[in-house]
Amino acid sequence: MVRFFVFISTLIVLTGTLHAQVPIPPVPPTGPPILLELGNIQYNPSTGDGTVSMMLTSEVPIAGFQFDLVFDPAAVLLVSATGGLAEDFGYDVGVGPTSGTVLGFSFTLVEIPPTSVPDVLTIVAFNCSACPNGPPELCIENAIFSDVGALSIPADLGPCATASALPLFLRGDCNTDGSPNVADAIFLLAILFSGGTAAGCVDGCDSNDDGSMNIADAVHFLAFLFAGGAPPAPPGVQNCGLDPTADSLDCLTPGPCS
Ligand SMILES: [Ca+2]
Ligand SMILES: [Ca+2]
Repeated sequence: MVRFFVFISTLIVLTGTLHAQVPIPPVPPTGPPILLELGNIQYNPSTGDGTVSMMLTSEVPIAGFQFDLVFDPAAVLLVSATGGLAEDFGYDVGVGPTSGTVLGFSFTLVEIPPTSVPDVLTIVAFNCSACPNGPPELCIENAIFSDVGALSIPADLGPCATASALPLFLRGDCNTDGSPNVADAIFLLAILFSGGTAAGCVDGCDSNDDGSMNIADAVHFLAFLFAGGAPPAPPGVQNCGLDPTADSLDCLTPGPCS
């Protein structure tokens, strides 16, 4: 009997030891496979026009989406939704001007592939001519994503945000020193081809205002400086002004115009 108790006691101690030596690996947290967030939000207080980039992160392909943008004040109207992945993949995207609903789908069931880093799903344009107290606040609500089998995919939603007033800048002043000249072309070429310092005001580098900063902007700007070419797109090189074109470029540090 004594042996039996010794055996049982030893077994308990060993079992305890074994448990202590084999830690249970932590279970990684699993969340919804989709995250929809507000990205760059721009607002022109003089016209009431604004844009918001809707940013998508997804572990799965999607075949359709719908969400509401809820504004404070509620007088904001949706104007359009263009660009981004939805346009790249040929989606039909519509907005409800007063409902705040944005709806995107493909008639041919083309899937938008997964994206592990936030990518622009679509850029929603809005207008608030009745926003006397400055830029509106906006939130995402009621997001629904669908796969090709018409099954809904769970999604997390990013936080609400307040639109920021559009910055004033000089088109062509890529290095934001307040003086558009050949140094700006060199600055841009260094960014594009030799790992130069990132531009603080990408809109200023987008000389032709096509919504993309590339070699065409350097050519456009150099042609203006030295070959009688067309001047940089509005607001131009003379006076600080707003970007009249909705695009995904930003101007975080507009330099002397700020
Ligand atoms: Ca400059
Ligand atoms: Ca450009």
